[in-house]
Amino acid sequence: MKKLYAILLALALTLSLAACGSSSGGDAQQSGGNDAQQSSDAGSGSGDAQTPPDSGSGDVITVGFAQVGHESDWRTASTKSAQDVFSAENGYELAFVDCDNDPAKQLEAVRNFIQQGVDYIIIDPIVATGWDTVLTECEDAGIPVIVIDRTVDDSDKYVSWVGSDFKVEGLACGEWLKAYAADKGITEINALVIEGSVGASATIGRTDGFKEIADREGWNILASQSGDFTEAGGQEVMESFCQSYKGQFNVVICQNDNEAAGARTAMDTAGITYGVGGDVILVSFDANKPYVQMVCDGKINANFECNPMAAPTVSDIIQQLEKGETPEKEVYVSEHWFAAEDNVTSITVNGETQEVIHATQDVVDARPY
Ligand code: GYE
Repeated sequence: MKKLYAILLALALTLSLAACGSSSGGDAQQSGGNDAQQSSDAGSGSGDAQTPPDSGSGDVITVGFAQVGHESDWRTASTKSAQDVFSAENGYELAFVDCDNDPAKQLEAVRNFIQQGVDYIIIDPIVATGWDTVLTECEDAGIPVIVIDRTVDDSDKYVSWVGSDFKVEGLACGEWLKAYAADKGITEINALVIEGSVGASATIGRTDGFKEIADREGWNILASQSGDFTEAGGQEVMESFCQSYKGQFNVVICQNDNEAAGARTAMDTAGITYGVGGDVILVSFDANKPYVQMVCDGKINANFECNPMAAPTVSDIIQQLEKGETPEKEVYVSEHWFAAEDNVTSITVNGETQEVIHATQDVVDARPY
């Protein structure tokens, strides 16, 4: 029905007729408690995703995915997860667009999906704002939207969001640093922060979370600058930090793994030691396998996971919608925290205590991505 509606709509647009009408996806978009804090172990890559979706009529389900870009290892894992789950074998046809970190290109991709009359649209929003108009267009076209990973902060016109609590990640990083420094007898923290892409909710949450602890503890954040979530960006920012602050900092916080790799190169070149036994405590986010290996090897002191495997949960949501059910409005993926040493075994964030995993080789080998 949805498909028929979309085809008719596309035809109407082509003929330049006025196109408006009821939204078949409207029900799901209206419902779902905002307070739903359902937790889902999307990282387990559970068998659910392999189950072909029940599309009722046996039709292939078409899904348009407007992906952020290809800036990081995390992004590669996210794309692969979507391509694995939304496969022909699983009853899907995936229209995938790499938006190359360009918000205008992403809006255009979503509008093209509307024109194509896909059954569902998945968006990983490059930036958190500027969404209400295009999401209204999706709603008017009767196409349910599922947001993954980064958040849309200026509109609620989507069925569900699946992702991480980035502020919690930033808070966890701060609480770990506090406990680690206390154990090591480090009394003064002078931190440099390499932020992610400007305007991304992942950047905003991680920055705010860490800053909240830094302010509470009276730490000094010497500088905080975007490295755009890339290795080249991280290296460039760290090179300038090394020139401006050499000898003045003892902590570098990189908001993703690729930036941490770039920061390592810059510090190596500048002759600055980091990691276990080094002069600088190096912290990262994402915890992709090669970078948990760096934790295991003592090159990164701690790494706070951001789980890229949202697609299995999105497939479950689509299956619920196909059956006329109402999915949760917000689904948080589960995440783990890794450290190179075993001196901090757990930390408490927002009243919840979670283990800090000592990154042994066995832990690295068991990483799913
Ligand atoms: O941390 C980074 C990627 O949006 C959470 O984007 C994601 C971030 C991730 O480029 O590596």
